[in-house]
Amino acid sequence: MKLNKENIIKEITSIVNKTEIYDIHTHLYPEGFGELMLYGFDEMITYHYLIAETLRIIDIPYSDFFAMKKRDQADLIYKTLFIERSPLSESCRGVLTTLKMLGLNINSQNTQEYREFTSSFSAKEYTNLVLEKANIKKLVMTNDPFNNIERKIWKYKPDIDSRFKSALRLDFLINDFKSARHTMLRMGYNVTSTLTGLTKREIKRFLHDWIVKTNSLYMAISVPPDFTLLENSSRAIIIEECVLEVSYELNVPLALMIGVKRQTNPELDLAGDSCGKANIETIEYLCKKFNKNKFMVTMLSRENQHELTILARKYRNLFIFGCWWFLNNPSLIKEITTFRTELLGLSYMPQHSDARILDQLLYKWTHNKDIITKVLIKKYNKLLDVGWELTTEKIEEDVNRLFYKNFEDFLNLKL
Ligand code: HDL
Ligand code: ZN
Repeated sequence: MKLNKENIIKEITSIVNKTEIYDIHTHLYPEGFGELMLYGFDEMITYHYLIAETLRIIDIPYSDFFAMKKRDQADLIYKTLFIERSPLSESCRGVLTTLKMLGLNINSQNTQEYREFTSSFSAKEYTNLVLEKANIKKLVMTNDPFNNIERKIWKYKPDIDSRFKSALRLDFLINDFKSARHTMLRMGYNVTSTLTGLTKREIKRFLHDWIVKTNSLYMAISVPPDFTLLENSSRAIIIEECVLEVSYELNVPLALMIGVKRQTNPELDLAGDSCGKANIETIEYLCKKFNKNKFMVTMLSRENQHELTILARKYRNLFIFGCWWFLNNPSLIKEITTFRTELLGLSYMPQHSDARILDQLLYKWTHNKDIITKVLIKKYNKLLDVGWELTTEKIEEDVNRLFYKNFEDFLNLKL
């Protein structure tokens, strides 16, 4: 159907809402992963974003808060952020959007009802309910071989819901090899504290084994703002001489998530991380030197996102994705998605959810799509202004690229 000034808003909104999503970075797990699968009201309310926002306001010692039962933590957060104040933050609004999408009355403030709602479903039924409502066709987990609970689950070959794909997370290996190697020794990899030829071969064997075991689509690491490879560090050597070799051999991209300052406030646990501006030259170095490797990159600092978008124009082996973490807010998603579209057209992945609790898919994608839709309407209107003819079929193809196909094409790309 032809698009015009009269129908463009309705048609683009409808197309974005019905386009199936590939959520390429989450911390979600299917029911086969036992305690790692998080869902329901108490998990949602004790999301680390909301913990940080609550502990700014109340003055109980952090340790007293973390000693509380999860239900009591949830009640305190709900009272502090939703009852005593209007829930204006993005994470608070997300809870309301989620409860509303589940058909619950957000104004009843009946937390018992919210809690009971989830328990009326099996884990599988709830997974189907949320994935279907959020229109998620596939999502990618964060699979950490150094997590003792998760490693045990993989040992017994978990029954994995086919919609849940894997990504091998290597922060511990890359950022703390001295400690990681003890775990690797226990796993049967003959790695010494110095990166000898044998140790590097064993690290590659470990990577190969775990990519195959988990059927990972990519390897991922998050690194601090001062991330550089122009140093003789174990991080630089392992990335260049182990990770990137296996990445090329198996045609499995390396995802770099850059700019996180881990545990800026260690008393806040998961909520204690912050961000900083990184040096884009490191990504330039990687894309240039390893021009047959594929890199998925997102950065945590707003300023870096502009530099990264420019760099993506220079290197076809650089796939940029998401408005990560502290950038996952409407004002920043709007700005970043706008300049990415202006500079890259449709060759990027606008968003991932980073969801930790299954229910969050409902609000994270609803809020994301609302902003992305508005940006697309503005940009397609500019094409109509110049007289370019648009059809809904063409827009459907475009939007499918943004939310799904770009990622699959990049995975299949062989350089
Ligand atoms: O390192 C990461 O993958 C981040 O997404 C962290 O998990 C962070 O705590 C988070 O959940 N951000 O949304
Ligand atoms: Zn994450």
